[in-house]
Amino acid sequence: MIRSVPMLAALFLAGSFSATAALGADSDVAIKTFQFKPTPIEVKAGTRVTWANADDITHTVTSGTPENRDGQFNTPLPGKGTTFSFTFSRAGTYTYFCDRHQSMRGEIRVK
Ligand SMILES: [Cu+2]
Repeated sequence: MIRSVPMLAALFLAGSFSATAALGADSDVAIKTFQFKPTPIEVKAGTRVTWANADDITHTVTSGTPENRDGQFNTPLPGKGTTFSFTFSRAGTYTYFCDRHQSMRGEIRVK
């Protein structure tokens, strides 16, 4: 009886871990006070990342760097509550920035 308790706990942990992994295909980045938060983030291939603007002004989510745009996405978020989502299907390191405030930079590391 006593020995079964840790076993049940282990089964429970294993079960909740797989449930989390199955739901793990989304990740969020906030855009707040001229910053992408959090950054960098690490996600699994296939993760859909959603940026949500929490500022009252327009920011953009633009792939690459101002010096080297890669053309994957370039989306304006015109004010508070606007969002943009992009699914990263391949492993790699992806940089992005705001085209209106080019010191705003972020990075997604896809494993
Ligand atoms: Cu901006």
